Amino acid sequence: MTELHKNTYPVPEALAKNAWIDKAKYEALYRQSIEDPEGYWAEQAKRLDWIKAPTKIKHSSLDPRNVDIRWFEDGTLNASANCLDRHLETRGDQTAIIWEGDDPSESQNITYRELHARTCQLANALKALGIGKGDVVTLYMPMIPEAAVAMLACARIGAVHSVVFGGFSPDAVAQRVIGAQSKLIITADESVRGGKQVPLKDNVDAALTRQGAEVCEKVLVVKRTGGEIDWHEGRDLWYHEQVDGQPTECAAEEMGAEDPLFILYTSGSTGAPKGMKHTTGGYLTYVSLTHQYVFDYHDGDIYWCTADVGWVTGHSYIVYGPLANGGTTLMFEGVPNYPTPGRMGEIVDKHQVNILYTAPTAIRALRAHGDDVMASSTRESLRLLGSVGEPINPEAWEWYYRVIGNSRCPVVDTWWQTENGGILIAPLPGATDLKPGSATLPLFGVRPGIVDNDGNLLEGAAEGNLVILDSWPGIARSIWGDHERFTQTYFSTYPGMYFTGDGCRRDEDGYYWITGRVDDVLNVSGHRMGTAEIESALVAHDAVAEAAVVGFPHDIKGQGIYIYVTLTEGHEPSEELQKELVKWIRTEIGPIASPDVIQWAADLPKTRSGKIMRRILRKIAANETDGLGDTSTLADPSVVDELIEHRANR
Ligand code: 6R9
Repeated sequence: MTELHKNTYPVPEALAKNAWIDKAKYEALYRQSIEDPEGYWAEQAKRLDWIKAPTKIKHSSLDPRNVDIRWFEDGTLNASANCLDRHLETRGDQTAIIWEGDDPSESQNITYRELHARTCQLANALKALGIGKGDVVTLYMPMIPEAAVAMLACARIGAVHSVVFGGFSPDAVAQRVIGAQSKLIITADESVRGGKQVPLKDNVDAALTRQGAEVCEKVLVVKRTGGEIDWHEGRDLWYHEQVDGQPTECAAEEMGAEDPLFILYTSGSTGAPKGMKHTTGGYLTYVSLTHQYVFDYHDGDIYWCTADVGWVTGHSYIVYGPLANGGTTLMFEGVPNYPTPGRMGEIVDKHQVNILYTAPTAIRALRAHGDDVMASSTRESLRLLGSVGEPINPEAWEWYYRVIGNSRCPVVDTWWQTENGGILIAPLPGATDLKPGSATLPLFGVRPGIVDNDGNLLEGAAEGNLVILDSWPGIARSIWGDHERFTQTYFSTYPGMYFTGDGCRRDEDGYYWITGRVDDVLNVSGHRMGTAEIESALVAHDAVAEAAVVGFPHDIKGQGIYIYVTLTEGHEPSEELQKELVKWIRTEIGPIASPDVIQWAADLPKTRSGKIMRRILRKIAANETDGLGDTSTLADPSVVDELIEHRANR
């Protein structure tokens, strides 16, 4: 076992006094939530406005022969009404969304009343276009208020949104449109990030030429930059033309608690990305609870989560959690280091942000500039810091605490996944003493376990694979259109338990330390990617006979992408081909999948049954060639020496 970081940071007393949850409450409520989940969650469901209150609280089978998860199943509600309408009377004039543009001179405050009106107008426009309950709408959008409006408008009429990250390629868009049989895309002419334009509409045009993508009949285009775009008469529609003049009221559809709210695609260790299906009642209850308690959110707080709405963090902690709680949520269009490296701190000062939730990769990138990078801001408004997306190394944690938070603000390291809907393991700022590098303790209703490779549950201090032993309201219910794959992926490795794919240690205080993925999933700058996805993109290229992709430790990104490529006959390694392959991956998947290192490999290490030994490839990529372990099962061990000799990461 590796040495754990030893510093601890006790709960600041002043904070504990005003916090929603202190130590005693955490312990009592946690116990209740595990011993009597029905009672606990029946009470928590009351944080939402139900049209018909649920009487059936929990129905959960994690048995791989019959995975069936339902929460609040006989209740009905509308998510958009819970995020908007119910706040109008008490906080109609309060800011719901602070929008900060890529260009520091652009920002907007949108009140709950305005957000409600804009959402209703779009909801009416969608209905006029024939979109209704159960239809899937794809959103491929910049970080502009219309993205949140579009999510809420879909929810309002019972349509299911499927947000595709604006950095993904046309092929990735097409794959998701086809996978979800989506009839409509909402996009923008261009997005703006770090002073550069990204041609979203062009990408949609390209995506819709792919076979099968003709299922998408209409494209609604927000005019963001006014940049030049092609126009397909009869298919393309300007957002503003459809929305202006629509009534600012639109009745919210009555939805069953288990009706789908959204699909969100995420990468796994095998095959194409999986469309995780999240439903309405349990999801919204769970994100409302976790947003309130983990960030100790109080009325009037200004809260900023720097994620993109294309990821689950944006769904749960920019849009649904904060708005369900009547909060003020900041939405930032740009990148954290533009136009100045200290932009993040400058935004905190400008909008007097109290709670900042960001990713380790952003913190490490700032830290690389030195402490002075924060000199352009005071950040005195901050009260709490959060981290998400990947393990945060203790050095980055300490820097975040000391430099960004002026040694005043607790850091909540929140562990969770797209499949989870909301945060599962994290400190509560008024209750949990902090240990840098540890996500600490489970939230209410969450029962983590650590199993060895044979599935035996380990007690006490232990290291192994992280599983969750019972369902919680926010868990995804299925993979869109493929329940069998859902069962296979999450509930069959350790039958009857939800397998996270993460490795984990539990220390003698019961604190959890996530050690990273134990499967073939990479986490590059907090973005999740399947090695299989990148490999299949590579072998689609003429020159590539075979490819193996592994991660290696990277100072800023957490993990870098290292690719081994075996060429087809007639192709020779060259710098041009290397560039060509990088470009290929960027167009097939998107810039986030750009490889850091490509190594030409005459052959790959394989077992006698033909399986690539990734363990060995990972070691070579990490330059850890002394401890290669057992290579005796390889069909041809000499392949390894050859790869070591030509390793590319020196
Ligand atoms: C929310 C989100 C999930 C994977 C997860 C794990 C890693 C996320 C983490 C963390 C250590 C944290 N991860 N948060 N690892 N500490 N606080 O990121 O979802 O994109 O699905 O990624 O990210 O490996 O399995 P998603």
